[in-house]
Amino acid sequence: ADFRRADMQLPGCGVAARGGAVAIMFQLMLIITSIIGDCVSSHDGSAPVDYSGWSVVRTSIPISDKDATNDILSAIENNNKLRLMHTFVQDNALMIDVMKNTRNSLLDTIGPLVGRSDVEGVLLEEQLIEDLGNLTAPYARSTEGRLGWDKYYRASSIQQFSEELASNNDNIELLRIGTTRGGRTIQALVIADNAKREVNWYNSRHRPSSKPIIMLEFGLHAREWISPAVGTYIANELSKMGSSFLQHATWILIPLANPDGYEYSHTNDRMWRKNRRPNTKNYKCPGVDLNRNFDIKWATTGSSSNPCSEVYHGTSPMSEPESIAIKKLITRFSNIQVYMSIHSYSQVVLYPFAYTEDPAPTERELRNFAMAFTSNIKEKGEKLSMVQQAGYGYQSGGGSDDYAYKQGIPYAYTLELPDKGNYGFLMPESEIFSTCREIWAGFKCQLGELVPEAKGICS
Ligand code: 0X9
Ligand code: ZN
Repeated sequence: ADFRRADMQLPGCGVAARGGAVAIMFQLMLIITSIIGDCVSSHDGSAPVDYSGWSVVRTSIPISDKDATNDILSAIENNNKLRLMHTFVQDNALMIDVMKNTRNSLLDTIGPLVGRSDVEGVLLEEQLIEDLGNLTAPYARSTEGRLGWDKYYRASSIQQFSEELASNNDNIELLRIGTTRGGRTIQALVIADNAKREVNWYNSRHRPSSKPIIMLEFGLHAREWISPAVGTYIANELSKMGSSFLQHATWILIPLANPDGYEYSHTNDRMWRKNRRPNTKNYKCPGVDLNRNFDIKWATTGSSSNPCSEVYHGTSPMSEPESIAIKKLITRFSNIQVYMSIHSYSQVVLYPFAYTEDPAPTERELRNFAMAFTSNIKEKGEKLSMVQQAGYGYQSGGGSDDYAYKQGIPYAYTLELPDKGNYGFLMPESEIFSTCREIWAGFKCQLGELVPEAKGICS
């Protein structure tokens, strides 16, 4: 389905007045630019989006009722008092989490648009987050400096961390796999007992690698801050493991796949999802959803051709520097056994296909490996529990998971990290550490599923 919206009106962007002639001039310029350019989508110098007066509610539809699902999703997309935040399937129902102005009820707003009495009858709304304003207060939550896993860090701190990790460890090499539209480097960390040789293979293209490779991609969606936090944590743990551990497999991590979008979610709009590419089709609405931009059933389902949509797929497959960079990694290394695209939220492991409800040819293997992964995590906690086909109940093309699978990587997945919606993308900093620790424990154990000699590591 192509969920278009004419224009996207978002929560207000206030410009606080301050004293001083220069400051007043500056404020005036800001006001003018925001009137001309629509403050939501203007450049990084604009006022942050203010979510006060906004909340998050959930409604759910049985997945069998495809018409109702489509009606409701397009009613949300076309209504500028609402903003679709997240969908996922649980117990045969599609959960639809929506941001809305607290003054309106979801039912009053979209009920009449859906126009089916039976749908209106089942359209219940459950409040997930009462006050988005508090939780997204600008700058209240971003830290610069040396990484710990008790806070969320700015893009530059994460990138600095990767630089330092590589220069301080013989087993780690930093690959610069691309440059974003905002001029940021897209980094990958190669962690191996002979990292230099692996990197030479990458640079000379398509050379075989003897060891299985585990490739992990974090932060493709800007606002899912827990993902790069887990990515940097795993990189840090791997840096301490030594050759006896790294002899089993090579690890390649993309700790922050969408640095422009991520930084923007710190400075301007906490709920930003896409990258920040200026869209010539509509300059008011920048950004492409990178997980709809890959060259696999691109623009066929679950994405939009409208630049203002959260799931805008871009002008062509692989039109974005971020997707090209990932494609290069996937295609230049051989013997990649595992590819995981790490997102949030809903605590589930998703396996291909995402673009169709049809089963993948190796569904049984995909499921078994994923089930082992969830139980390896459960050993330590409860952070991921369900295993599902990504296309079950709702399909979307152009994802990195399906792309990796179609390139021949046998175990390709999307992980949706905690929570289940009580905080959603706004997971408190106090939860970061325990999430990182448990997901890493799961990965460490999972190695034994891939390499029998590594079985002992777990116990
Ligand atoms: O919609 C997505 O891209 C992912 N969910 S999220 O809320 N993190 O945005 C799910 C990805 C599943 N796989 C594909 N759609 N290919
Ligand atoms: Zn995501």
